[in-house]
Amino acid sequence: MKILVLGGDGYLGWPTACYFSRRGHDVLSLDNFSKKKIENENGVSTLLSTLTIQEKIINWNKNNNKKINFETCDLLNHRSIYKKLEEFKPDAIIHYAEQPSAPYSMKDRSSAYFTQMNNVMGNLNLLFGIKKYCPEAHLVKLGTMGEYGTPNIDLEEGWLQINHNGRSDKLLFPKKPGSFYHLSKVHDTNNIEFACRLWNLKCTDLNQGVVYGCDTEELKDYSDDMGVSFHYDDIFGTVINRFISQSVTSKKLTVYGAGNQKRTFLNINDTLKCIELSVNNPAEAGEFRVFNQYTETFSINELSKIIQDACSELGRDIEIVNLENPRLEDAEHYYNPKNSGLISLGLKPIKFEKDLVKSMILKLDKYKDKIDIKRFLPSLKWQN
Ligand code: USQ
Repeated sequence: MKILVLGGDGYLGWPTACYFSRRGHDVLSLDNFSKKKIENENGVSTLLSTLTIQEKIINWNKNNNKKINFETCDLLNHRSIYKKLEEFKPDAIIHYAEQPSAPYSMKDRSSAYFTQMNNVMGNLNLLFGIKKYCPEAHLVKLGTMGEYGTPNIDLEEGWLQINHNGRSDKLLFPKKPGSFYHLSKVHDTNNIEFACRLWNLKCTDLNQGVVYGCDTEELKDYSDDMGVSFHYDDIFGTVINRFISQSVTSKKLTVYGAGNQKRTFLNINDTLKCIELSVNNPAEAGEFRVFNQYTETFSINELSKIIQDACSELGRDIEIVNLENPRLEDAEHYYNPKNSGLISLGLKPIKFEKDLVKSMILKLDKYKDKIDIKRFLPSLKWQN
């Protein structure tokens, strides 16, 4: 297949390009380097994956039959993405090309504006481009579980059958997101669903949980500077990757609030499997299909305890600290999301357990001195 990866320089984009190249597909990878710009402006950087994307691809292409092609492209420049779609004619488009940080989106007006402009308008340009140049292509779009928030009802996969005043209809699941970033994905959802109805496009929207991991099967035989873009900081570091980095440096695990908020999680290798399952089992023309892409649910307290116990088994005493929650989140809530779609397609989840935690800690131990512990405390508050 011809696979177009958008956001090819990111935490998921680079491993995805490698995953599909290794399996014999033609991969074109695009990125506008907006995440690199935000990294530079905020003084944060990835711990692994320190080579440039161009250097990584040269190394990859030396050792693999199916070459990855990389080009710079900004989805906000519609002519640029139109040209790539017209020339490459992808069968599947894997769309990660969005500003991914909730804290960054809450920093100030211009960060919120950039997040929604980049994400929502970039996605809109892409939809018009698909309609014009490759309406048969299957769009696999990364949404987020955070679109739903934590309502007091079961979370279905994207849609909800509603009975109201004696009539019934199947409608998009109501959303109650908790940041301008998560809101940008809600707006994308609405635009894509409409485009599927309007132009008969096919899309799978993957509402993904919090991804963790510092390695993928395809990259594990390469040096770490070729690896995944691993962040532990308060802007791009997600909670498990942060807690592991805090453990490596013998710092306290920073639980926000009382730690009873629950979230969904998945290993980065499972992300790749989910993407492959979606690509291999495309949506129908006109279909807006939604999968909840996660494998496990934990409260932040449960997570911190698993990591603390794993550290004890390594002979390290790690403390947990409860910080005032910088975010707007329900401290106590009902949470029962469904995820049967990808499981029924064959996903076999990797479990987040102590041995996996230990392997992450042992891998990152050698970078202990490179971790900037000043970036463990949250610097951005939602209600400033
Ligand atoms: N948290 C802590 N301590 C920390 C960092 C986070 O307790 O040091 C808590 C937060 O309060 C929150 C949870 O961990 O309840 C998750 O936070 P996160 O920073 O790991 O994830 P989040 O900001 O929600 O966003 C991340 C990715 C985003 C993706 C989303 C999936 O950055 O791109 O869409 O996870 S989800 O959360 O399911 O919406």
